[in-house]
Amino acid sequence: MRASQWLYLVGFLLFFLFPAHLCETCAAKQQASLAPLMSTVIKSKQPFPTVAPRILIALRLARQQDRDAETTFLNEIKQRIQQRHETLTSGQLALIILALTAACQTQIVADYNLVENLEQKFQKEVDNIDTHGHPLTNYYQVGLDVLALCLLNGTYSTSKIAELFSQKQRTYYFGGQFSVDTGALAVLALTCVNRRNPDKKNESNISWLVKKILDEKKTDGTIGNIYSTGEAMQALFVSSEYYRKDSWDCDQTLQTVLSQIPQGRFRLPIAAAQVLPALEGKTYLDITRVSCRSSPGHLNISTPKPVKPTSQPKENISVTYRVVDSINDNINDSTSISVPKGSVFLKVMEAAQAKNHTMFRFTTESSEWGAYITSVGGIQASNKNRTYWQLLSNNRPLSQGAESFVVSNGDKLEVRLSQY
Ligand code: B12
Repeated sequence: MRASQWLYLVGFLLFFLFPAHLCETCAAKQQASLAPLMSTVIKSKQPFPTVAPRILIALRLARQQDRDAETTFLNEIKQRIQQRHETLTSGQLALIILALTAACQTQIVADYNLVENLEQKFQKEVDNIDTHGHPLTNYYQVGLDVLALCLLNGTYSTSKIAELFSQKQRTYYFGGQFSVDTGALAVLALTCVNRRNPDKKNESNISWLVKKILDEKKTDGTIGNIYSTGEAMQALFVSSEYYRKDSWDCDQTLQTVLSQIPQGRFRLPIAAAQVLPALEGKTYLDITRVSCRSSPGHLNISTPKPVKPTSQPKENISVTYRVVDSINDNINDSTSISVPKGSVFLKVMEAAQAKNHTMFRFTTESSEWGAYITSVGGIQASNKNRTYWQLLSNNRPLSQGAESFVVSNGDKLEVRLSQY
């Protein structure tokens, strides 16, 4: 057998032994499977500062374009920067810059000095890390800042970035759990920085992060939870030289995410917008590569109407609920609460509040992910002290907020004042 024939044979064998070799990126083959997500984002009317930028990015990275929808979300972003871009957090501004770039509006970025503005906000994050040991916001947003500054040729120090994203527990963990979203954003940002200016420390950080992300892979292919999987996929798309091809089956992850769409897992526009780029086989590093040639396009998405549940008298379920202040070691007794089947966590909190106002009163703030619990029993969580009310069921942190998580009979529910 000639050498070339041997090579052919070896290649053929590798192909079948390691099918994941083929899959540096993988994308949903049928556009129709993404139609419910496209429809969710296009119809979104949420006014929060990160929703329009996330949606515009998702629309611009999609294979099928909808110019009308792009214009709507672009106008919303323009209005926001005209009104009050000084009040935005660093990550919110970074997302706006990324969205304007994806929509070929770099002139607006220049006219409003958005990159310079982001450089200043980023510097404040760095100063806060240097003096207090943590950013003003969080490392997810610092990752967004670096990504936007890198893609738009802003000023930053490569060695400082290697230091910021080094392999430290407190950078990537919330409540003892590795934050896949934060790690994935860091991989995207560091990959951009490293492609411009290779640096051994940054490479070692990427390698460590990729391993951590792969360690969070579940048997069904989900990485972290279903809401971090899209961003984890993006991170793995751009870092294939850091892992063995047989250590991640991209197609399995893709199929699992696709199978969750009809279950309504991405009902919130922000959730749909965050997962869409990965399902299109794209990453946030593609934002500067989007074609700026204008072509007319309007998506005619027809999604099946949701089946209205027939109204039957609802049976009640019973759960227990308690409030724990893990910072001051204060634990309340659990109380038993009865709510209609299908109720969300917030409904249980309302029922508990009606039962004992002093102990269970609570306040919320609305955000793109629904209601964010800000205080319970008169104790306020504080960004300054890095405390938050963590939500748990059967001692496990929830992967959804109080307004989305549907409770089950017998659940032991808890809100726990925790540190992040
Ligand atoms: C940092 C972060 C946090 C921080 C936020 C505080 C801070 N000042 O940084 C802390 C650790 C407190 C936190 C808490 C929670 N989080 Co969180 N968080 C994130 C993360 C990694 C980044 C958010 C961010 O900065 N985005 C970028 C900026 C520019 O956008 P922003 O709109 O200004 O961000 C604000 C909101 O996102 C808000 N926020 C953060 N998490 C959550 C969760 C809910 C339910 C709500 C309503 C708001 C909210 O805080 C951000 C900063 O002010 C995202 C990951 C992601 N992919 O989005 C998860 C994420 C949004 N969080 C999530 C969850 C589930 C929670 C918790 C419910 C976890 C728990 N079991 O308790 C709690 C909220 C409980 C409550 N009190 O209501 C999920 C939401 C999924 C979903 N379908 O609802 C995400 C997507 C992570 C994931 N993959 O599971 N979170």
